[in-house]
Amino acid sequence: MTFWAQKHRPGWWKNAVLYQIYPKSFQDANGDGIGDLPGITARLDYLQTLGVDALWLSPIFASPQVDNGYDISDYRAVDPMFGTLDDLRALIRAADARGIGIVLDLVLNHTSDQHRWFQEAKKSKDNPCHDYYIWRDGTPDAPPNGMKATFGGPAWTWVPELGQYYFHQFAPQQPDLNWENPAVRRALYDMINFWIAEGVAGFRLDVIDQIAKEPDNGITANGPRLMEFLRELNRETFGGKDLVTVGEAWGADLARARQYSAPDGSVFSMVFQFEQMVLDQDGSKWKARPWALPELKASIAKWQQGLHGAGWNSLFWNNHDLPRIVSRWGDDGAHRADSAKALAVVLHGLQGTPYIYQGEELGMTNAPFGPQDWRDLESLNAYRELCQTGTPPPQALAAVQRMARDNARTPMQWTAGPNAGFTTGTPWMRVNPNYTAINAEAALADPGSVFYTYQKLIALRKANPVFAAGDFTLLCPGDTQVFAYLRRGGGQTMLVAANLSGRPAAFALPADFAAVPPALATQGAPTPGTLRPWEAALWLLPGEA
Ligand code: TEU
Ligand code: CA
Repeated sequence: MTFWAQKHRPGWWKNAVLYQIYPKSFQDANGDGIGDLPGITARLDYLQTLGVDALWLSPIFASPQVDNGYDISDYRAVDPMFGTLDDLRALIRAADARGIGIVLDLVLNHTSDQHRWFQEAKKSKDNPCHDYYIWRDGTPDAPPNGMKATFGGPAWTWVPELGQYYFHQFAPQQPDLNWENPAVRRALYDMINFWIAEGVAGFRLDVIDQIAKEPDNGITANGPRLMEFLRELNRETFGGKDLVTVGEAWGADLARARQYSAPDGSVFSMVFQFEQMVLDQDGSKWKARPWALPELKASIAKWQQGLHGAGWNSLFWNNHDLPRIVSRWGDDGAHRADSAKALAVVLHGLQGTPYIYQGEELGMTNAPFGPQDWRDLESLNAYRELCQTGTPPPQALAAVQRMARDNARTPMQWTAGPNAGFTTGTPWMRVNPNYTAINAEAALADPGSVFYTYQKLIALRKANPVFAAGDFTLLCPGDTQVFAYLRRGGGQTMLVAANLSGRPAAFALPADFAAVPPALATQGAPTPGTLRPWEAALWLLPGEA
């Protein structure tokens, strides 16, 4: 059976679990120290053992790698560092044979400044590609406004030959595309249809709510034509083809998310929204904000209830932009594995499509690195700016270490051998030194490992309709240790309870569940009335009591 025969039917992604791969750090097959497509193909058996249904690959297209591939210079070419188009075709075929789809990462908001379009655009104001980007006349010392770019510095860069600035929300090497220009939209749609014809299972769409913007008014997302553009994108490409599509929408609120994931399939399958993932940040990711568990529970409850029957949630703790959850909100010390399992149980019991980020299933942690080891321009720029604006270097280091995207980008830890089995060469980025204890080989050999908790959660989702169909009722909303909730639907009732703290917690099991053993328990049979530190369990009952 294959992905397209076995799983590919309308709404398949509502019962699916997706796995995000950061190709540069997953598996190197040719010894150059950089992860590649043949390396992913070589690890498909591992991913099939885990039980995932599709793999989201961070960009593998031609790129100068200023932003590790999120700066694309040719949308239709596989970057030689990752391999060839034939390597990608081989991966798609080999994954399909295992019932796994391949999801590509589309960066439609901007290109690399090395893209042919931009190289043409900056030649002259009347070049046919000039208006593929956003230009403003000006003088060298007076940008159109004071907008700042996400990675630091101004969002406008001066081109003396043209006497103009161009707009970039990210690095200067990532000029924003002008979606107001129908030629841009047409060229992007044609490219997407090229990849659909190659047999991909879907797309992740980078900062997709930022394609409609008003730079003159400081508006960088959710511009007035956004829904018009997104519905046209759907109609002209993946609409009606049962592909999974997930838009990254940092600016999404519940109302917008309902539009993006409308059950009529007019836009996307779902979006990544980040409300629950910024609770520990005070405006800037480099400034910590104290928070408590009831805030997280309230946010998740809002999104669960807000999209139930009206849209679809994506479920994630991790991705290539976020620090590793076990270090961020778990315990990467004595209770590392237990806290990783508890966080997994809480997430995977929810309604929506879960995403597992590479290494999350091993309980991989943040890395104790500094500027000499970081490879992300965001981290390096932030550290420099913090130091230049008066933050003492030790505090700047701690602030960036806590949230650096590099934490998620250290090589996947496969074995306790050299370079964690990631490469036989010199890795492009240092391996987290804890690979000798935290690696896939050890996890597969340990029935009690985090890996097998993820494998069990994936299997339970596939065997029990309540995961995809059930509603959501939060229990003990004010409890600062326990995250517990009920799901009812699909002819079943499910209870999930987790102690997300390092101290024992009181938890009175509702009577209906006291008579049945848990379907999953991370620390053996729970003791009635209490939950051990970082203990989680999941109960299933027939009927929708
Ligand atoms: O990220 C969107 C984005 O804005 C993030 O960079 C976020 O602001 C930042 O990570 C907060 O720490 C997407 C991609 O996921 C990211 O890797 C790219 O760098 C970015 O877009 C530009 O393409
Ligand atoms: Ca390689």
